[in-house]
Amino acid sequence: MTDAVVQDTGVEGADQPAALTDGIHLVVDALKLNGVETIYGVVGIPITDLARLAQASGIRYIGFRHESDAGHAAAAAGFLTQKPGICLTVSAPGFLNGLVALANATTNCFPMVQISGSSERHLVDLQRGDYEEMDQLAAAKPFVKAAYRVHRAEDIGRGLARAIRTAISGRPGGVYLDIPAAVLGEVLDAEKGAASLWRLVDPAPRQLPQPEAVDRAIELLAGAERPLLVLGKGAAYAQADDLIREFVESTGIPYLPMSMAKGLLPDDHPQSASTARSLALRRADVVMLVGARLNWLLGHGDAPQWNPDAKFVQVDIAATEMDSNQPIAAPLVGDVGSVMEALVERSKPGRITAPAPWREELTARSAQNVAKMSGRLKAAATAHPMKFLGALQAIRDVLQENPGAYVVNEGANALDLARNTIGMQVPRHRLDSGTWGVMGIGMGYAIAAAVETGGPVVAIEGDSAFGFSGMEIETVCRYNLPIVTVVLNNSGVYRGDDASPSDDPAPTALKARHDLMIKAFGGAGYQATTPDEVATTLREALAAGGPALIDCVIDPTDGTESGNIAHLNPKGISVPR
Ligand code: ADP
Ligand code: TZD
Repeated sequence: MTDAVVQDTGVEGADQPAALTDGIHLVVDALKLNGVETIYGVVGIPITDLARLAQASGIRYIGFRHESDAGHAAAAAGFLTQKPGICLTVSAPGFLNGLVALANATTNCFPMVQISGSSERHLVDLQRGDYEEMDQLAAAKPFVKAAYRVHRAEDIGRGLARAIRTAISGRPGGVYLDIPAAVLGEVLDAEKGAASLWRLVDPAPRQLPQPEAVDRAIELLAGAERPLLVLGKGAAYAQADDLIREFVESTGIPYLPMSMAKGLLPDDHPQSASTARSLALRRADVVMLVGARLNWLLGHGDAPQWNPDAKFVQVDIAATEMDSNQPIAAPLVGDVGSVMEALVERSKPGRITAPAPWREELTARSAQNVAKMSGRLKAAATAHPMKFLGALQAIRDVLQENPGAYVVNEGANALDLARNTIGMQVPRHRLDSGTWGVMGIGMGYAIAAAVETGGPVVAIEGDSAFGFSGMEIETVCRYNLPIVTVVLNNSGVYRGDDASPSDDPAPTALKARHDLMIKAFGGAGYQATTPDEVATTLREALAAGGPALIDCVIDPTDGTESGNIAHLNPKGISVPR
């Protein structure tokens, strides 16, 4: 039933007022009907009343300082809940600010819908210079899974139904829904309005693989001498944790988790090959990718990083992902849950067993690598000024006491080193820069994790990375969210010791006391100069359960240019430093 406004239209006489509704009410009703519980956004013309009405109707509205952050929050909400996160933006500039997050969501295969108000079509389309004029539908199209515009209030329900289904069915992604101000303000008969809305039936249907495709994959894996599984964030998204674990453990195949798949099985699982990654890639002869693309993050599957004779099995909901980089010998097109279920069933009883010599080879290499690393970790633990690895070991220890905490992570060194140092015990508890390696997701992802789950969040941020969404620390404080932001502050992008060839600071230089920032908004601010102080303040902040920020003073000479992807920088003639 629509939240109708009863008004006397004068048409039917004073005795029989007709119930009316409008575009704004219909948007809110359609969202509620489809189970939307939270909207992330920034208000202004023409959507302020939409946010007010949503809040009054029981939808939680989280108001941000910048639309990119609201958008990133919606994307993370989509990843965590398998329901499209909703981001609400104003016309033109607000829309464009949000679009970067919508594009990032599409790249990461997270379901999200950006609903944006827009200016008057008859003015925009003739380029007459309207307030915040822009053809937003055309602008959005290249960056999203789909873009739709609603021209009549009676199509709002249809538009939202299309947007929601498109965002979560098949390969999830970002969908843009344009609703011009005139449509939001269009008044219509309440009954007609209510009849125009519907609730989606089975919006993300299961997609089962063909039995022959499953058998083909089983045959390859069963015949492998050195099989390997690679679990990606699509596997984490699928929420098929028990089936994945059953397949891994019943076959004994070693696995590598991509960063956001960490915790699908606990990182200290005996079959994890994380600490023998290079050897695993170089030697595996049959590799099964589960919700992971063979993109740059996996060296495109190319030699010499990979065994040139490796055969690939790929589990993915998008058939077009197959063969994108390497020939896929056994494509398994379907949702991860359905495919893993079929693999578990059809490989019984014990048709696949990873050969012991291969497992032993990886275990031996892991032990060697861990021993090599332990010297570096030990040295970092006592180094002064504090190193990245000194602070990170302290964070690791505190997180081990809090395995239910969500970890958000971005930066270059701050990302690489935290990913390798901090083990995850629980699925979908790590959110990071993802497929684009984008900076700026930090506070949006952290806010969504706290809002959607109620759980504590630790955001581990490079100082440059944090700055992209730093103003949202006010949002964290305003909503009193249990988020502890730990800034690994080495005073620069990558590092803080670049000399400048001019009177200006070097291009990589930064300078900030982030702990003072949060104090301005009423949160707890700490500065930590030793690993002990990092551990003590993090423990205290987590126990307090409110907004906090720990500025960790890191040696400006610690850090590598571009972290572990320095090889992607163009190599021309050398530049003065
Ligand atoms: P990572 O960066 O962790 O390696 P990617 O983002 O590259 O992971 O890959 C995720 C893949 O998972 C995408 O190709 C996407 O189509 C796929 N995917 C997403 N959801 C599902 C699902 N429910 N079932 C199967 N595949 C999925
Ligand atoms: N802008 C955006 C949106 N994304 C990016 N990835 C970059 C710029 C370039 N960039 C990186 O790839 S990492 C990084 C930038 C600016 C910041 C690295 O510095 P940091 O981390 O302080 O966050 P470390 O730990 O000091 O390396």
